[in-house]
Amino acid sequence: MILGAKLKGAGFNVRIIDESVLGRRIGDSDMDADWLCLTLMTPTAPRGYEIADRFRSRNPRGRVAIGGIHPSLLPDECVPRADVVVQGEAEEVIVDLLRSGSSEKLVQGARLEDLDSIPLMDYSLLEGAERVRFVPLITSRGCPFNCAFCSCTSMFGHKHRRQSGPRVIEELKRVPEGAFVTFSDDNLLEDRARFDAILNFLVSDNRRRKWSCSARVTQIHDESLAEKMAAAGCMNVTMGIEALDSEALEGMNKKQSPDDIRKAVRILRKHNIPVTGMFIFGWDSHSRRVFDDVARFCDAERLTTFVFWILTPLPCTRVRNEMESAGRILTNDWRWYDLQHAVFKPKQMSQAELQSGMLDAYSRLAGTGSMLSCAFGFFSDIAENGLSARAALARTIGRLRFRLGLRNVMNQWKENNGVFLESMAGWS
Ligand code: B12
Ligand code: SF4
Repeated sequence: MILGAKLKGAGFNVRIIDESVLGRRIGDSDMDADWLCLTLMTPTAPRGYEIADRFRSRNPRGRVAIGGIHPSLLPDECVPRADVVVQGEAEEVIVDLLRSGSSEKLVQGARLEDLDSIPLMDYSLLEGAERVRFVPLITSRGCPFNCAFCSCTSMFGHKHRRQSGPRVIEELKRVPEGAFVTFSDDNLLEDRARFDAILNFLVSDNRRRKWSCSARVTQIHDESLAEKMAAAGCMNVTMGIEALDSEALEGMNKKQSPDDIRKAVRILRKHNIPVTGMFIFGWDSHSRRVFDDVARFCDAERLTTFVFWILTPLPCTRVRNEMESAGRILTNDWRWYDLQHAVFKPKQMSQAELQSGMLDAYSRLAGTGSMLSCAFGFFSDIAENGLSARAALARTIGRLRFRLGLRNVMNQWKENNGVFLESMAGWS
């Protein structure tokens, strides 16, 4: 979106298409363009290469540029697939590149220091934007932490660079009426004064915007902050809980303890802010017990929603380096690097147990026991957290709905993953 807006500002005719927004595959009718600019994440790289090949065969005079986190981490893989690859952030190079081309196949981007210089979002460029009810806003880059599984810092660095409070507020004002804002920053709350300014705007704004964000567990320990977030219309906080055991948390360098996690969840619950817990299965300390432990935690702590990932050795992470030197990586087929598939040998269980354990944890949370626990949660929300009956009912319905929806998710996973399960059988 950012690069599209820059190019439009420079006079290019831009169309942004995203298969997940279009709800269909990109096809020949989309290929009538001088330049195909592809953004690739690791798991979408194989599909991107297919699209690039199709574009070239349909459109021999067209040119292909590739950028995004995957080419930035593994440029050499992408160079043969494109006319030009940009490694890193591309705001400062994209216009010249498309105007004049490049004699080099690999162009270095540059970390953007002034994030206020980014053009305001132009939703009209995105085909199907009217169907998007969730608008992701990313107001900062870089993160001072150094978690072993995360590829964001290799891409954006450790220095936290951010848009100013007034700039974020300007962006918020442009979000289409009725859309739900999802702050997707890696570390939105790093600058507390800036976040306070954003909250002050949201509290006083007549439109009463609804929004959600991610936060580190320890950032939520300030109760007055949670109170203010609730008053400002925060409808959900996603927290990287990652694991519930100290060994895994320390090994991944997450800089949070199991007690920190419980404290943050309880503070948010007290202020009636639903929590999405993100968990990663497959750390060396994880035996088959972990699936039960996590499912029990989700019920006991009355998490509204939760997302289970499988530890994935993404390029340029410490996890990958360590697994590579130990010969534990089973495939480099990037399609399966979507955090939903077991692509390495776990230490205390088999790869198949890790894969099915994740699904079992979902199954357990979609089962009758978990439904009953949600129903009882209604009373605990009133008694422990002082919620009104109405608020507690809304929370309970939210939890039940999510758990019912899990059944579809699991069925879909099983339907869509025949190929993976077949491939997995052939790995040793
Ligand atoms: C918002 C977001 C999403 C959104 C929207 C994604 C989208 N289409 O933009 C949603 C929720 C859909 C999503 C889904 C997923 N995501 Co995501 N997502 C992000 C997030 C938080 C922000 C992305 C972003 O806008 N960054 C800011 C912009 C400025 O950076 P950028 O996109 O890299 O773009 C810059 C450069 O790369 C370059 N550039 C980008 N494109 C191009 C193209 C050309 C031609 C050129 C020249 C340059 C160029 O210039 C840009 C400006 O400087 C990132 C984390 C992060 N910090 O980036 C994770 C991240 C990209 N996601 C990740 C993952 C794993 C996923 C999922 C697989 C997870 C899952 N299982 O659901 C899915 C994949 C979905 C799919 N099939 O497409 C990983 C990718 C890791 C990797 N090595 O690939 C990240 C890095 C998160 C992480 N913690 O590791 N994601
Ligand atoms: S996982 Fe989150 S806190 Fe850890 S380095 Fe990545 S962005 Fe920072």
